[in-house]
Amino acid sequence: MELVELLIAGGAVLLLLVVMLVGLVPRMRSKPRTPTLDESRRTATPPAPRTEADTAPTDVVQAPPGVETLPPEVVDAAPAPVAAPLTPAERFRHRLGRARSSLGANVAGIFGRGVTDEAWDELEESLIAADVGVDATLELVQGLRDRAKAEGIRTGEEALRLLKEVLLLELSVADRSLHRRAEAPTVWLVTGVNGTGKTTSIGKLAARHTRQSERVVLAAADTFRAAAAEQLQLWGERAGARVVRQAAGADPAAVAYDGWQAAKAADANLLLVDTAGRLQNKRALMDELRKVKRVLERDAGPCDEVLLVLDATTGQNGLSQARAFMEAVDVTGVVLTKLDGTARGGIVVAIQRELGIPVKLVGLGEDVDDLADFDPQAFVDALFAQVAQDVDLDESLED
Ligand SMILES: Nc1nc2c(ncn2[C@@H]2O[C@H](COP(=O)(O)OP(=O)(O)OP(=O)(O)O)[C@@H](O)[C@H]2O)c(=O)[nH]1
Ligand SMILES: [Mg+2]
Repeated sequence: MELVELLIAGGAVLLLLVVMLVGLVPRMRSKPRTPTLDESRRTATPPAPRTEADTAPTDVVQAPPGVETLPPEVVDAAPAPVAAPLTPAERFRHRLGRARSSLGANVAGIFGRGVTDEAWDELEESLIAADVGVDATLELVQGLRDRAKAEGIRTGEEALRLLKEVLLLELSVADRSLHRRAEAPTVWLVTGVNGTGKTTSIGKLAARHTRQSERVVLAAADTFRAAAAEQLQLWGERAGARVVRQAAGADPAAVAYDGWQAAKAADANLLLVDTAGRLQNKRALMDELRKVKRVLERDAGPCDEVLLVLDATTGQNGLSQARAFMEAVDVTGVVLTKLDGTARGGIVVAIQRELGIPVKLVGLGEDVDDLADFDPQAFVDALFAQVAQDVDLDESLED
């Protein structure tokens, strides 16, 4: 009996051992393997950035539980690829592309379906929607239709080429340069309605010129708000330009005059005069602007540029602003800001065509480098840059 009990007990122990062994094998198999140095690097290396906006630090790759992680310096050892800086033309296209210009995108689509009556009608609608203006659009499209007929244009590709050619012609004016003086400091007076980007554009311009080793003075002739002079002061510090200011409520013409005296005394190359935003239909405010210009010019001579800053997103309203400012202070050029944030780039054509004022500069963002000379060729190219390419750039920004 005892022998039988002993045998049963032995069998049970043996069975237990077998069960334990069988259970252990799969667990041993599933134990994760420590990654090799190479594999860790591959996981931690960020994808090559396609644009400057993609260069933000990559998220840390979390190892699954149970995986031994390597010391952080190993991850750091893989050098992050450096994005090639964008050329000005690429930057231009990129910024306009981000806005998904309705003009370029729609027109490419319309002519993609051939040159038909419907296509011409759709083109009209697209140009009007893109702020080219009704009269200008009707004239443009009629001219295009006549030329297309005369030149026997049949394919969408040819029609698109013709449209680009006509737009480029529209935008070609004799002089788009920012005028300078050979001797005394050059004077640029900056005007416009509220919030269009006057102070920001002055800051960007100041930085551009101090970078070229010029001495720049900024006059804070926006004495309407205390914060306005502070804002200009910050830009001045950033750009390395001297700022002339007075207490809030001071006479703006007196500040402009002080700015001129300071610029002359410092033998500066450039004086930029900031003014308060004002609605074009407020007579007293427009008179005040006239006075700023008159007082400044009494001593400084004619302003080399009177720049009107227009916000591209306000569309056709920009035209009535421009008319009033032209009438008051003889605007010599337009700075079209926030072109990065609108799909209505056609306003450039409208300004040029209806007012005959050249767009000299464009604002493409809020950073110091987001100001570009207006280049009609780059602009038209950017508007009609391949839609797919724009979308690709957009997506890369959202990644
Ligand atoms: N996206 C974009 N924002 C811009 C651009 N230019 C200016 N801004 C922004 O527009 C806002 C108004 O800019 P300001 O320079 O203060 O405008 P302002 O005309 O001086 O305004 P007031 O002095 O109040 O009349 C700010 O938030 C700027 O950062 C541009 O080109 N693109
Ligand atoms: Mg301002």
